[in-house]
Amino acid sequence: MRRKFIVGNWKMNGSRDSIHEAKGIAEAAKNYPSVDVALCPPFTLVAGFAFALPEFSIGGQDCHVKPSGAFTGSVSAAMLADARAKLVIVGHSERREGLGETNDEIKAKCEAALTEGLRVIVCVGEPLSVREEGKAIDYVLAQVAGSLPYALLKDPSQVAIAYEPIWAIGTGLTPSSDDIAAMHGAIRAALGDAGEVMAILYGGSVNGDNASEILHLPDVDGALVGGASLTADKFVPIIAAAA
Ligand code: G2H
Repeated sequence: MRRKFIVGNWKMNGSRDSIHEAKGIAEAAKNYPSVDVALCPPFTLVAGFAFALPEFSIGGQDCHVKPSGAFTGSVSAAMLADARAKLVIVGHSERREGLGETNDEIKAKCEAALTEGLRVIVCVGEPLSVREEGKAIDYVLAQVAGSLPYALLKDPSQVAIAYEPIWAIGTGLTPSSDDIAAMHGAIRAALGDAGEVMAILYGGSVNGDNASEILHLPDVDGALVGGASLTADKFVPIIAAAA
């Protein structure tokens, strides 16, 4: 039985003062015990939030493939685990597109995260041109096949897929319910037995108004939420919609 999983991705937003929002979200999340809730703030806030909220799940937004070494500016999965992170996002389109990350790199990051005992959220999603060509499902299934380390899927429940169509990210646009359900169903089918326990999240302009419809679509196990996760007043209704 898959649990609903609602994850906030704060991207490059937040400061130490934002602990008030994180505490509000963590406190409210206790009212929805059927939903797993997590927040992924910037690296600078991970340890502070995780130590302040030991019962709550805090995660990173990326990790390096190596545990340590001469990689200026990078943070490893081992370091995130040491900071008491419980999860990490890998392969967000803002890193695939903006920083040229490949499926092979994302697969290696996924392996590193699982090795350190972190739950990992692997992001996939098509650009608008691919959607308009009618090739979105093929494109996304190729990303899924290329980004997941099947050899390490001893416990597939530790891996979640986040389907985030690039054209829906931060734009206020969302695919139709039929298109979301079709994509999630195709991903589930492609995952085989592992798909029975792997959560498939939707991401891209999720908010308090559209969450209920999206979260009750077939094969949608939760959401990866950006802008609407930055404050408790916007994020908590999305958690409630999943319950
Ligand atoms: C998609 C999402 C969070 P937003 O990137 O991963 O952001 O909800 O702001 O579209």
